Amino acid sequence: MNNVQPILYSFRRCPYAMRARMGMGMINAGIVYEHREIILRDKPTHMLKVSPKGTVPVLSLPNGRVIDESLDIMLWALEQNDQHRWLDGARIDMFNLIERNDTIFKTLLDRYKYPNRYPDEDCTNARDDTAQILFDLDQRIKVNGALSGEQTTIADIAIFPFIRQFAHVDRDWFYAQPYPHLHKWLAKHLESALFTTAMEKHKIWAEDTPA
Ligand SMILES: N[C@@H](CCC(=O)N[C@@H](CS)C(=O)NCC(=O)O)C(=O)O
Repeated sequence: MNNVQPILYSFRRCPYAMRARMGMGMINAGIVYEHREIILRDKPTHMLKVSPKGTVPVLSLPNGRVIDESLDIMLWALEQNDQHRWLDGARIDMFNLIERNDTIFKTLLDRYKYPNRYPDEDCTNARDDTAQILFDLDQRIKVNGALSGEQTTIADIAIFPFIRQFAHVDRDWFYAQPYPHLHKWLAKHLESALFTTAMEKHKIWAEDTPA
């Protein structure tokens, strides 16, 4: 039986889930959805049934559609309500930036943050190898105000949780780096109502929890 309202399976600290939750935060035009907080080592049966690949976020819609890629969840939410015009930008540039983040930057971030997970790799330079990307982001913000143009777009929201995670590995180091525009941009997004709402704590959802 299909659910009566959208269900979002999420994990609070996951940067992919954060971007999806911020996307869902844009839909305040009467669409109510149920947030189901999970723990990664004990995924709910229903979540795995609708999305066997077992990653969060997962959005299960009342019409039976399942969206289990964070960027697609953002796009779905913006189809419902793009009130801040996050898609009004140079599409190719926005999506290229996100792609670089989700591939090259994420690879370096994981090796910097969790070197023990990669015993066969030399992770020593992972942090420093992000310099080119961080410099590019800083310059983009310096010149235009946001990552892809003057206004916040889907690129800023999709990338911000990963820069946040990177910065928090060693804040003293990060804030000593010559990226003043990126530092300000990060602070602005960290303080935004959209992000603070998306980071509200939820109890772990149990299969027998009423909606
Ligand atoms: N490409 C996916 C990646 C999602 C992803 O990898 N999420 C991680 C948590 S941050 C996950 O669920 N990993 C599965 C696990 O650790 O069991 C997306 O954009 O939604």
